[in-house]
Amino acid sequence: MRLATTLALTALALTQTGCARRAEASATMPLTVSVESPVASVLPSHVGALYLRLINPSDDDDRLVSVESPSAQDAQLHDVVHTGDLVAMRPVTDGFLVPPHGTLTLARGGKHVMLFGLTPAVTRMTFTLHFERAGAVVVDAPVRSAMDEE
Ligand SMILES: [Cu+2]
Repeated sequence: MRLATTLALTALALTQTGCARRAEASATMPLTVSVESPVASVLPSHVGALYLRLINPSDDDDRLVSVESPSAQDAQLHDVVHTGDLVAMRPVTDGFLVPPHGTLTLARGGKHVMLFGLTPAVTRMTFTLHFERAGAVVVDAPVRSAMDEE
């Protein structure tokens, strides 16, 4: 009985310490992932991809978990998988890791945000990137025709 109480109090103390440390970290260091060179590359079929570079200035892993845009009915995280001569896109379910003090580049032929049901004939699109730690980051991207890129 006494042991159980002690354990419960210890668990409570550990939880509270964890919370205090987290609050302190966010107060002294912004956990903001920054975004460089965003481009929405769009096909005539209203499908496209968002390419950009993510920079994580913090000491911890972060993860891009989802993307949304008022200009797209759906946005999915995709990776490109090579199997022999075959190249296929595959949805990623556990997000894109952005390493501490590191970058992640989403580019043609690799990881990208796949866009479906795009609003036609716009020159810019706004995206909200949702990160595990950094939270929501809003990005304004120019729109380019994918047909012009090759
Ligand atoms: Cu894709």
